[in-house]
Amino acid sequence: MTAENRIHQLRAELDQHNYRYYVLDEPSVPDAEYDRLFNALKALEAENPHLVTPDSPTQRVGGTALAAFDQVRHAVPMLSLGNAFEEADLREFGRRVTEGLDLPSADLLDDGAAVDYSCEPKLDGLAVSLLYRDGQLVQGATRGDGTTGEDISTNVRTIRNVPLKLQGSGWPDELEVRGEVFMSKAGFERLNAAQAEAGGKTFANPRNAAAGSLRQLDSKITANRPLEFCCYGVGQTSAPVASSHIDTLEQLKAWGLPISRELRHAAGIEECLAYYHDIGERRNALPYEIDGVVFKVNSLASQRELGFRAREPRWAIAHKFPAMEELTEVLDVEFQVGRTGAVTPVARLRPVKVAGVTVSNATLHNMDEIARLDVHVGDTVIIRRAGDVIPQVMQVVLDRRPTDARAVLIPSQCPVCGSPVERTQLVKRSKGKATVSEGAVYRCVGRLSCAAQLKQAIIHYVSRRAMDIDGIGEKSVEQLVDEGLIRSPADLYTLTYEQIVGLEGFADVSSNKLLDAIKASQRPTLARFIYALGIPDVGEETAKVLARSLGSLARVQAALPQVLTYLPDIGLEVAHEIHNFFEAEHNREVIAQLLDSGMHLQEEGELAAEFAASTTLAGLIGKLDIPSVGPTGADKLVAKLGSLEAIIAADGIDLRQALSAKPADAVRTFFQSEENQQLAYAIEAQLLDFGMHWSSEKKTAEGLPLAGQTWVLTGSLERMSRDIAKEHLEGLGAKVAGSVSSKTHCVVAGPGAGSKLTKANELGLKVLDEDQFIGFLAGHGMGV
Ligand code: 9MJ
Repeated sequence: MTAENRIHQLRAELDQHNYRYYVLDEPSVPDAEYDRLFNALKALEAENPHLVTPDSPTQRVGGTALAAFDQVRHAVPMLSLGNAFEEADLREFGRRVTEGLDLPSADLLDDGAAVDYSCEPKLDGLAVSLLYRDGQLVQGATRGDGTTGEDISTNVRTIRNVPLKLQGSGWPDELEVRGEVFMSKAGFERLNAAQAEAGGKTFANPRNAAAGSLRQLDSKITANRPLEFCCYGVGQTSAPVASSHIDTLEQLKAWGLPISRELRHAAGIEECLAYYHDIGERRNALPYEIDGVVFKVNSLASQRELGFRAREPRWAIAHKFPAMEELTEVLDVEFQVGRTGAVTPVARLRPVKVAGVTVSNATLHNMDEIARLDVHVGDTVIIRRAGDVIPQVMQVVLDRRPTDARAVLIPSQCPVCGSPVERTQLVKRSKGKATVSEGAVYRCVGRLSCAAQLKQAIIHYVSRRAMDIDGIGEKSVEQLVDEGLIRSPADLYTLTYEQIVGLEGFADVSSNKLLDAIKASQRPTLARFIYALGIPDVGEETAKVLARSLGSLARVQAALPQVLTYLPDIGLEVAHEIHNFFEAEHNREVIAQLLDSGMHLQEEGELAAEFAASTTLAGLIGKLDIPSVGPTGADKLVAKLGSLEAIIAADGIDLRQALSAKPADAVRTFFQSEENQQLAYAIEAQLLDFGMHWSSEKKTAEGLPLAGQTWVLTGSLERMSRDIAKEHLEGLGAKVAGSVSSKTHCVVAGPGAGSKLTKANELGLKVLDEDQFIGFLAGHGMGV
C-alpha cells in the first residue's frame, strides 16, 4: 500500500474511533490501540509532510500564537435565552407559547395535542459557532455580543470532540452549528491540580476555566486544556437540515457532531417540569456542571411562528437551578483545633443561601490557602457549594475590600488551651536522606492536655468503627472533658455511675447502659484498638494491615519504619508517622494506662505467614535506599558477600568485585556512617526477632517450580505488598520483570492495572488476578 493510501486509511479509522468515543459514547478500541494508530499516522505524516491536511486528526495541537483575534460577524445573530426561576415562570412561558401558536389553552387540549418541547441540560460554558463548508470545519467563533464575535478557529480545532470534517453524507454546503464549549468537572479538577503544581493560576470554576482556555491567543495552550463541545442548534445553513429541533440535533449527531445524551421530548409543560426535577436530582452526578435546563418548542415551523421578542426567542426558555455561587462577607476568621492538633482557620460568613442551603461558615483549610486567596476579615468573597461538597471560599472580590479590612494571622497560642502553636514540618525522604521544609499546617502542641484535641480524640475512640462504645455522644464527651472527669481515653474506664448520672441527658437506665457499653468494649480486636488510637494517617484499612501482618501490639509498637514498609500499602511517610506516634512518651503513657485498665486485646499473636516467609537480605539492602543501588545491585552484593556483616565490613576492593565503581563507593560511604550501620543491624535484628526465616544465602533457581520463568506484577495488590509478592515468586525460582513482552510467562494484575495488562491480553499471555495469585501461592505452600 502507498503511504498516501495508508494515511487515508489511518485517518478514516481514527475518525471512526473518535466518533464512537465522543459522539456515541461507545469506545470501540482501548486507548492504547488508538494511541498506536495515532502514532503510526504521525510517523507517516512526518515522513511525508506534503500529505498533511488540516483535517488530519494529528492537527489538533495548536498553531503560532496570534496578536489578537479577528472579528466575525454572525450571519444569523446568536441569541440569549430568557430565564425562568420558578415553576410559575415556566407555566407562564407555556401559556405564551400556546397563545402565540393560537392553540386552545393547555387545560382544553387533549393529552396527545400538547405542544412538543425539546429538553436539554443548560451547560455552563461558552457559546460558540462552528462553520462547516463542504463538510470541512472552516471557522470557529465566540458569541461575543451576539452580532459580532471573535475568530477562534485555531483554538476550536484543538478540541478533541469537534469534528474537523463531517462524516456520512447529505449535509448542506454551508452548515453553521452552535453549541457550548465547556470543561467537565473532572477536567477542571485535573487542570487546577496541574496549575497549582506548576505554580500557575487556578480557576474559580469550570466555566472560568473553559473561558480562560478557549480565549488564548496561543492555541498550543488551548490544545492542552480538557475542553469539550456540545452542539445544541444550527445558525446559517444553505439548506434546511430537518423540520424539528430534535431531528436537527439527531441529524447533526449522525454527521459526527456531539449532542447531549440528556436530550428528550416533552409533551407539554408538565413533562418539562418533570424533566427539570429529574435532571435537578441528578445534577451532582452529571460529569459536567449545568446551571439549568433549556426547553425549546420542537417544531421549527412553530418556532418561526412564535418569532422573537427583542433578542430573545419566544420559543425557548432556560429554567435555572439555584445558583451554586453567591457573594457574601467574611465577618471573622476563627481557628479550630482538630484531633491531631491542626489549627484550622474557619471563615464566619454573613449567612447566604447557596444552591438552596444557608451557608454561614466555610473552612479556609490552612494558612497557605489564606495567603493564596488573600482573604481579609471584612472582604466580600465568592462562596461556592458544588453539589454535596462543603462550601468553599473561591475568590475575594478585591474591588469591594473595605479600607478597614483586617489581615488574618495565625495565633501564636492555641485558642483552646493556650499551648504554643507550631508550624509543622514536611519531611521528604529519598535516597537515604530526609529533607525538611515548612508545612502549611500549624499544630497546637498541647496534645491531650488541649481540651479540643482531647474531645476529638475521645469522640474518635468511642466511635462505631473504633471501640464502638454506644450511648455516649459528642455532647456528653464535651461535658465529661469540660468537667475534668476524663483527661485521656483511659479515664473512660474509671468513670463511675455517680459521675455519669450527674451529666445532662443521663438518667439511671442510660448511665448503666453506658457503663455496660464501656465494659463491653474492653475486648477489642487489635485492628480496632490501633484504629481507635487515632494515629495520624492510619485509617481503618491501615490499622487492619498492621494488626493482621504483625499480630501483636508489641510488634506494632516496636516496628521500625523500614520494617513497616514491608507491609502492603504502607509507604515510608506513613511508616514514620506510625513509628513517631509510638515513640512519643505521652502516647506510650496513654497506651499503658489503657492496657492497665482491664483491656484485653484480641491479638493473633502470630506473625502473618506471608511476612514470616523467607525474605531476602537483598530486600533489606533495598530498604536502606542507598544511592545508585537498585534491586539488581542489592542482589549482586548479597551473592558476592553473603551476609550483612560482610557487606558492612567490605572495603572498596571487595565491593568493586560485586558492583561498578559508583554504587560500590556509595555502599562504602553509606556504611562508613555508624548510624547507618546500626540502622541496618537494627532492621535485620527486628526482622529476625519478628520471626522471619532469615536466609542470607541466595537459592539457585534450578529445580524450583518456576525456574526459567519471567513474571510481571502490575496494578496494586491489596492483600500483599509487592515486595512480598516478588519475594514469593523469586522463592519459587521465577524472575520478576518490570515490563511485559512475548517472553513473559504470567502477569499478576491487581486493580488499576493499565497498559501492561492490555499488552498481556494482546499477546494472549496468562493473567492472574490477586485472588487467583494467592490461590496459586497457597498451592505452593505459601500463605498470606
Ligand atoms: C446551553 N447553554 O446548554 C442553548 N444551551 O439555544 C442549550 N444554550 C441555546 N441551548 C439557543 N442547550 C440559544 C442558546
